[in-house]
Amino acid sequence: MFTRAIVRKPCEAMIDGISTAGLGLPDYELACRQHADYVTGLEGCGLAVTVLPADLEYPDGTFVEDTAIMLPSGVILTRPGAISRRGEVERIRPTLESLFNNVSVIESPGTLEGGDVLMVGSHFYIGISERTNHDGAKQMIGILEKHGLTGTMVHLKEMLHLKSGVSYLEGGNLLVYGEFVANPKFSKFPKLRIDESEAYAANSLWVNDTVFVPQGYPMTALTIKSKGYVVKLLDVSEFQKLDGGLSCLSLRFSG
Ligand code: CIR
Repeated sequence: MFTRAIVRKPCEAMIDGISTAGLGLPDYELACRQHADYVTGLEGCGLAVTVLPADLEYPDGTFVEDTAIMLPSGVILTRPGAISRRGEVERIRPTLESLFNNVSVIESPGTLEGGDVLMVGSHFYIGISERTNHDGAKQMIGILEKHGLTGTMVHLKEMLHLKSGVSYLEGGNLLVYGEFVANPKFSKFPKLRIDESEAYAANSLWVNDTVFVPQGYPMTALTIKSKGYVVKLLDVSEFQKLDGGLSCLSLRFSG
């Protein structure tokens, strides 16, 4: 169960964020409202949420998930593969250092983004993508082992991040889309397959037995409900325009 989360408000410069979605520019005011609803959603699941201020220097800074990996007994500061995002890590560092004694860092030439990290109990799947390289993943596995945890690499073919196409719902179910459906790395999991027309919903987010699902993906919502989870729909259209999903908007942990 999670007890805490960290988020960062979107900034007006978000219109300059990295995007391949082809959905147009985000509307900042609407993004702020959607972000506030997201925070309320986390609070409704019992989490105490630290809301960091908007940071105009980093258009993608609201996607805090990419800057750190939360472990049961520490945190790893990442080194984003997107060069324009690298400075985001220093901006969140003081907050994380105030919460954890055990802080590790990914060093050059390694790159790692949190969107490529899927935690399943004490095991971490690390996507090797355009943003996360082999060196970064290897460093992360070394750090995990010092914490008594394990990690394995999963090579991505098409997707931005591992969690663009796979989400783990506590209780054992894996939401999967596209290239991950048949990936042998995930063969042991019961899978909930996401229809192609609802690909974006593959990034849904388990938060203490509620699953946040992006609004507008009814088949996915029904599939998740049928497995006994409470579903909370959240409109994150303005973040989708920047290739961001529900998980990207927070760091979740217990502590
Ligand atoms: C980026 O391309 O880095 C941002 N526009 C979106 C980051 C999404 N983060 C995530 O999936 N964890």
